[in-house]
Amino acid sequence: MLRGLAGTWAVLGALLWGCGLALLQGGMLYPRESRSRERKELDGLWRFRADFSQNRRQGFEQQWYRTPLRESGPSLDMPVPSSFNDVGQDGRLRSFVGWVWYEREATLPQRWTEDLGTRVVLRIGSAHYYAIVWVNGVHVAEHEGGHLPFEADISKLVQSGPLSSCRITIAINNTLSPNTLPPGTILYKTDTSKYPKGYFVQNTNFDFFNYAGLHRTVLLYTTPTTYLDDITVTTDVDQDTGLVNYQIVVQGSEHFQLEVCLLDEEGMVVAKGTGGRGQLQVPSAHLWWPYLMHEHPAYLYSLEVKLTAQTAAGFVSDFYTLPVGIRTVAVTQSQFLINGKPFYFHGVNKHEDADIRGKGFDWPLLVKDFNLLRWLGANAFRTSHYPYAEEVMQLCDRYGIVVIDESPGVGIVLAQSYSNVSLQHHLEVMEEMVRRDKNHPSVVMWSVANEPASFLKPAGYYFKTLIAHTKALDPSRPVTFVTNSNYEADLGVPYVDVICVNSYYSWYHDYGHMEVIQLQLATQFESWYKTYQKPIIQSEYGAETITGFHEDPPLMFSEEYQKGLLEQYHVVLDQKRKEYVVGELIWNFADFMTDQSPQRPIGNRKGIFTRQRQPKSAAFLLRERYWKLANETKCHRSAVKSQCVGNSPFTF
Ligand code: GCB
Repeated sequence: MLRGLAGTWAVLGALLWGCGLALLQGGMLYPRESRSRERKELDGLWRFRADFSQNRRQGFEQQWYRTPLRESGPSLDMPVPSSFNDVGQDGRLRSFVGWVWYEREATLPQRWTEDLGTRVVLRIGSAHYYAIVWVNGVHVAEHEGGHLPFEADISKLVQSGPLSSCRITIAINNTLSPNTLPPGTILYKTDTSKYPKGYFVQNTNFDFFNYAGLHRTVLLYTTPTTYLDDITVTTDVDQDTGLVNYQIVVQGSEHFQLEVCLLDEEGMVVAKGTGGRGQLQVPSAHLWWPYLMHEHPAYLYSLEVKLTAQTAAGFVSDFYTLPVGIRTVAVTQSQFLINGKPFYFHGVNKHEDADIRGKGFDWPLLVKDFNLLRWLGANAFRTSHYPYAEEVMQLCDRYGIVVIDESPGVGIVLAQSYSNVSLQHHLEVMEEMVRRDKNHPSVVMWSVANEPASFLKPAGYYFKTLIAHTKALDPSRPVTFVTNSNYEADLGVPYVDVICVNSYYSWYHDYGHMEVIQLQLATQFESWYKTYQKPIIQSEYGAETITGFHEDPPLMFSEEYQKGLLEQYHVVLDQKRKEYVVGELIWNFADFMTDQSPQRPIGNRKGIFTRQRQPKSAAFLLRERYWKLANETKCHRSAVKSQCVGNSPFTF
């Protein structure tokens, strides 16, 4: 019965995928080098200026993009990728709200500027929040929203004369309004006895610092002018045969041929196809399994795509290789299935956050985080509360870390943030997000929001529309949002596939009374399940802990209290996971920066690791638990055992 359901889901997903695609305009393939593609990263030092003028518009009034920034006034050195907030010594920059200006020159290889058969693309991985881009003073792109990439074809500009370099200017505004994602409000303080004239502050309804700047790599890459614009892959399994459905979009010509070739990890060709759409069959396929669920988790094939097109200049080819994991995802009334087997999420919620760089992408930090996740025995995380860097998703594919991919829909609590303007933007953000992350086997579910005021009247229509749209974009994955509303009042949960609930018993209420946790948590689960008969994930729980604070008997903020609180949750989770609870994600992986408030002693301290990634006592508790949970994964018990030798101190 369960298997039947799962199968139906997967087949339906594959069939409907084509319809979803039509909604997406253009591709957003990760810029990989290939025989036909080059890339040039523009990371390093950029020139930078914050516009401190009263209306923050001096940069536009004086057209700072028209000439090099050094000619219109003083500038600072600013590292990219990085948030601009924490790298300086000027307190005004840390909390700056408004337009900042980035600029750098890029030296271009001669072929890029002379070969008219080459397409040169400028790609910005993440500019938070609103960005306008000029190349040599010419407007080339505008984009709303951090966390997701955008591009501009700048071929014509760089191929218009004898150029060896180009000047890239990016203006970024971090102001949040009720219609942005995440939303925020600008509050003008007009009492002149208390505040200077024109004084304003940015208010938000989310609990992390609104870091801003160029957070991810900015780069130039090339393709031929007839090129592979997008590739979409979905997978299914029939007995032991893996099915890889592919769909390819080409731009630049209508006369082309496509060849696809699937290679295994040894580089052996296992299937071939032709044309823009088709299905590859892989006998005795190696499935993509989550970490600790199989002795060879995260098996990745490579889909090599070759485009050959006839153009006026002759034949051109474009090559792109996409990693492919063959796996299925399905949801029943009480289970989350990966490859038909029950999967229990035991993992974390994260943030992109670290000292100095803020939300800036950083390879050492990323590798450290993945090493910690694997040390912990975590098999999953949620990208709370926005899409993470593409390189993060790639490592999840490679290591088998399962992802609930969340949009920046955090802090939707004002009635205005449920308006049509907001909804329209949210729909577009989901399009951008699905377009970017659809091919990652690690992504098993979309989360459209975190803790919205889903009890407000317009929430029903809003989430119904948003979830239906996301499913239309990608019928192959379940969709959820994360709630902290009362089960009777929540108007969005009827539309989700899996219920994700956050609760902070004995933290935000009944402070210090850990003895009430078990009763309250059991009631929470039972109420939701009785109402909806859908699987449930405890998507957040935790306690604030200042590393090094010790109190026994436990007091709030001590390491003992954090451990004690988690243990109380675990008692109930251990009962309910035998029924319909399918996961637990601790809040949070690491301490992180927030706005200043009396409740936040230099940020949120609910990490089980410090912001510098050192373990608190709770990390060891969770490590023991997660490895034991992994060991209980019945289907591959012996496999897990062999995987764990040398990694885990726990016996099996
Ligand atoms: C939550 C939020 C998260 C906060 C956390 C907390 O429910 O989803 O963003 O950081 O609580 O620590 O209060």
